[in-house]
Amino acid sequence: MNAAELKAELTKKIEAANDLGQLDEVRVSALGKKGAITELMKGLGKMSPEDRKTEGAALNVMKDDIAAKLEDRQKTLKKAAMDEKLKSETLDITLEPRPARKGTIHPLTQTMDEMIAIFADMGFSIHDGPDIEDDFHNFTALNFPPKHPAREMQDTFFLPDAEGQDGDAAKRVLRTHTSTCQIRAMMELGAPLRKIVMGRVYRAEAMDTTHSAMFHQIEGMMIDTNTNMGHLKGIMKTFCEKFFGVEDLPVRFRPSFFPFTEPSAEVDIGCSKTRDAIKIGGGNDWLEIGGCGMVHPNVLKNVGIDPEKYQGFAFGMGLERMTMLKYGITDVRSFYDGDTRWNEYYGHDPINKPNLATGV
Ligand code: FA5
Repeated sequence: MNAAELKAELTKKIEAANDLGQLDEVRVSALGKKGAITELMKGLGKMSPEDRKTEGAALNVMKDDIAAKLEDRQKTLKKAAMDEKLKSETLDITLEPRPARKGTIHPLTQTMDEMIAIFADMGFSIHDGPDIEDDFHNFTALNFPPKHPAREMQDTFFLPDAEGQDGDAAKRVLRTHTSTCQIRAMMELGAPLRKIVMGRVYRAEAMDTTHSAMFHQIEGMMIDTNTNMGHLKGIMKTFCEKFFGVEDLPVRFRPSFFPFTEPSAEVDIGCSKTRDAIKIGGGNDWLEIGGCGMVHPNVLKNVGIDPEKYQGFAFGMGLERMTMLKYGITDVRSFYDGDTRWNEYYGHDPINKPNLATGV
């Protein structure tokens, strides 16, 4: 085989080598100790000096050419091998580091946690009371006179009288508001006092998009030697601003009536209403969020606190209504449907507990 034929054959073999092993075999067969090119080089010694000169130069050119082709092919095969390796070792960094969250925090629980965070920051701690109350805590101690029409303000679910009890303590009701806990907290702890209470309340009312026969309220109260309406308004304004995340939120008090507060007020916040949205904050409309007032001196007397020495304020808000406003929920009944799709949509991340550092 002459040099030109050998070159053509080796070139073909180099191109046909599919991996580095095959390529090395070609290299050895061409340039190894007994390789075809090496053998041709050995034959130069037998040639005349003139032939050796021309043949030698041509052989060297061919040798360099084959060596360069081998190197090129080696680079190509190495790159292909690396690409293949990278493909099989791909790490998908878009995969979630944790399993997808299962379950969410119910919007009502979220609201309660948010309110706890806000009021705790203003020095309020939590108190509690039972859902089944007696007439004394639900009405009498709260200055609802016997047979007074004010008792009908909140349609009551009455329960059978408690056995072995007399008078107001025997008459049992499902509490109609969390104001019962004003009485419980003041009788248990006396004054001064700064408490919030959250829980279920019950009213014999027809259910519709904004009314439920069972719903939740928050009650707040502060009793001290110099508390006044100004403090109450400051607390309500600070609370609303933090809860709704709106700076300088307009808050107004509208005169109202509750037997257990004097003076009494409804709390409204500023908003703008359009046909299908309510925006909390600036605007010309007002939205009622709850009731409040200075604790009536008769109530303080009923729980053994001297009204000459102590005054206080109390406030109450509906938790469903506050949650609906904040998160754009349109039907109060959906809170209790137990529809997991609703919970998934309106629910909150269990990892992120509300806190004031990041805003509730
Ligand atoms: C009261 O229950 C008073 N105890 C509030 C209070 C506390 C006044 C302390 C003064 C001092 P009212 O009946 O307005 O007030 O209820 C308070 C809130 O409960 C309402 O503003 C509303 O948000 C919510 N609410 C009332 N009825 C329903 C209902 N049927 N379904 C859902 N939320 C309701």
